[in-house]
Amino acid sequence: MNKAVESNNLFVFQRSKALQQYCGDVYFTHQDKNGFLYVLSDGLGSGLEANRAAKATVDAIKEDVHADITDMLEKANQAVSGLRGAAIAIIKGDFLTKTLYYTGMGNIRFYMIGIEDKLIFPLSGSGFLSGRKQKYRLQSFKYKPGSKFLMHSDGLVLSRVRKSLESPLCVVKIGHLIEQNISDIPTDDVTFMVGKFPE
Ligand SMILES: [Mn+2]
Repeated sequence: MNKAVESNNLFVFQRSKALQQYCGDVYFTHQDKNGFLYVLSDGLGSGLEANRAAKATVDAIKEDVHADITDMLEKANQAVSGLRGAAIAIIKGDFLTKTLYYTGMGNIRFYMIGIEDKLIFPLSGSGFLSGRKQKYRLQSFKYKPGSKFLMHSDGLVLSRVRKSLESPLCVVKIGHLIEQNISDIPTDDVTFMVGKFPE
């Protein structure tokens, strides 16, 4: 699988390990006038079983896109019981208060530029969703209107993240530049999303 989704304020790219039919990374995007919800889930391993676990987390979250994001994380956790586990990150942007909410578990990376131009990269709890009850941490940050953010699975290895985020280029062009870091036939599922907060 290899695909890219583009809009004015979001670019999503995905390529599966060895170009397999099923990608073990599954993402979900939702936007309305008040904000956005973006989810990236990386099912353990690769192929169909990894896809099933990641898809189960996303399906659980889709049921109520306005729920509290730590409740979403627990629903996602319950959804993988009996399946492979998953690493996941959930971000929610609130346009009114210019706040970004972050929660997650395991190895999904998220970067944004905060007020005072600080590079912010919250870390999730280590481990992964497995169906067992865990404690989740909710973090929140004020974002700089018009600034960009990046979320990616561990299949992408990137240096100079700040340079990408501070680029004056649009998210689609930044996405195409980041894409050049990904091999034609990756050894892990790769997904990344570059977004722009509203001005
Ligand atoms: Mn992975």
